[in-house]
Amino acid sequence: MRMSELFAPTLREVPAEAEIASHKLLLRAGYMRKLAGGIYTYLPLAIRVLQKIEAIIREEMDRAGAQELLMPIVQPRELWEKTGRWDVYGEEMFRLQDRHKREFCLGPTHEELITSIVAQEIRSYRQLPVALYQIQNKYRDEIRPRFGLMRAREFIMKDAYSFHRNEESLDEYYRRMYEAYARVFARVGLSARPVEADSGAIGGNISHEFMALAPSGEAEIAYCTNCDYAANVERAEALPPPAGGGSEAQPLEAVDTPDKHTVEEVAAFLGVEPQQLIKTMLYLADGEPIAVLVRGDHEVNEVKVANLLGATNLTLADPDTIRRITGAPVGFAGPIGLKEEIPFYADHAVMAVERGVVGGNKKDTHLINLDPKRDLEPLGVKAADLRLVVEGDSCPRCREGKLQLARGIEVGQVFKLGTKYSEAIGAVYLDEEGKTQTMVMGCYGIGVSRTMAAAIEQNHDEFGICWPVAIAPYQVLIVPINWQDEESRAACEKLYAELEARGIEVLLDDRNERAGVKFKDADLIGIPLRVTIGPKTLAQNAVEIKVRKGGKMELVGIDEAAGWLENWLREAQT
Ligand code: 9G3
Repeated sequence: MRMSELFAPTLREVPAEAEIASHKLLLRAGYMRKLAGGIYTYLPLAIRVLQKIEAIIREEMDRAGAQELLMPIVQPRELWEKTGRWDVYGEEMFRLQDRHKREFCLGPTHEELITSIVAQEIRSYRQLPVALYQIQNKYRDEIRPRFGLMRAREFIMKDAYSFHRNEESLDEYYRRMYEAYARVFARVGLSARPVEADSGAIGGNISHEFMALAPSGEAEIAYCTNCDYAANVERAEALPPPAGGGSEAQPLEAVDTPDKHTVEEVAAFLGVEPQQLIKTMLYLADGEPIAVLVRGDHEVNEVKVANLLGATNLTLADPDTIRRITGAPVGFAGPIGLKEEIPFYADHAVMAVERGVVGGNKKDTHLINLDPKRDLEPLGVKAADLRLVVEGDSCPRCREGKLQLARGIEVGQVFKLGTKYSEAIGAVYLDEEGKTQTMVMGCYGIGVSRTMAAAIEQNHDEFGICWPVAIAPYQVLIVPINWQDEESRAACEKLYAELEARGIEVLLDDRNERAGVKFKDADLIGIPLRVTIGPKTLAQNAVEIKVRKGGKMELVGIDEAAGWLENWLREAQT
């Protein structure tokens, strides 16, 4: 391909809304253009990258025994009503009507659809297990689409679904998919690792997310310094602290704490540690008020609370509810002396606090010397793991290591679904005895467009993209210092033809631009190998080869250049 023909409109500046590297670079380097919030056109360079990522995914899905199909994007409301999810996902679901006013959605995912297809066509245990996948656009009306392809409203996903006779068949297939995912990301050139994840509203109980580690990642993961435990912070377990010294309990006492609001202010004023403070957070769990207690230096993990309560909707109580329940202004909630009986939940660490300090349910008032055993147990408090882990927590798996936190981009997720969807849709099979059994399911997603963005997040520098070789849109970029120079042009055309003959994907910058502009564009679009040809190099009967990632330069004889490049590319992909 010649740069004078390539449709890749580069930009000098990008819109201020582009905050992270992949968003800026995909726009600046002419890979994509925004149509609307979270909706993009992939230009020719981006399509070449996406097709390489998809090719790797297809190879690994096929190797894992899954079969590719393609399902409709437009899905009828009735299907989603069978699983009750038409109403669960409110604004996030793109909905539309056809000319007869029948209601549809644009597929955000395909559990309902694939299960209805399998339910119609599979009847016997002999036909199981079966795994099916597609690579298709998905639609989710994110409240705040941002970070370019990282959180888009239309995006490309590979979604796979497997159907089994029983749990052990699912367990075996889950492991195969898990390993296939590790191979996909390794082959793409992404540094990604699996972490235990919360399976959330999707149901089922086991799930792993594949996280591409990157500071710009929206997800937060906790990993152990000593063993291979790693989990999304939403799920990472916090161990109960070792039992306290059991010092003599003192009587509860109300103290004046004028104008002291934060944990630090109250602790400093009372001359106690923040760990002695206990925060009382009031929530509405599916509309019902509850109190969750965590230590002053911890935060509530709302996913853990929602899972414990089986609540679909968990939100912090509004100020009016807080005033009504505590009889005080916001910020003084405490467990003692509430105006209404509400359920109490306390994180394990709260139950080990000695001489605790809590809100006094009265303006500028706190209670000191709270003894959890004496003062909380009579309230029927339920102790559980309800907090977010913090750096330095003991590893819940090996107990020796400490937890570290890191940010990650969720590029894949594998779920054990159980029978949630097959039950609702009626995907059943006859077993050997002719008995009707419900199929057991797994589902497995990879964010294809998000993977392209994650690859840039992990492989860029101040000058532009440094594509991993396996997914670069082209492998070699030939840059003549001066396209007008006859000798240079001839040498470029010769090398271009040699590389094409060897099946190497080559771009030739035949534009009448200054060398500096060509070099800047070369660094920006990120082709792994740049070959510079000019009078100086030709005088030595050589070309200058620059490896984009790391910047290594090599002068290579012009007759050896094609072979050198072919070898380098072969080694880079083993
Ligand atoms: C919806 C909407 C948004 C959604 C879902 C449904 C996320 C939804 C979870 C999944 C689970 C797996 C198959 C591939 C791997 C992920 N956001 N999820 O189900 F209606 Cl609007 O999509 N699906």
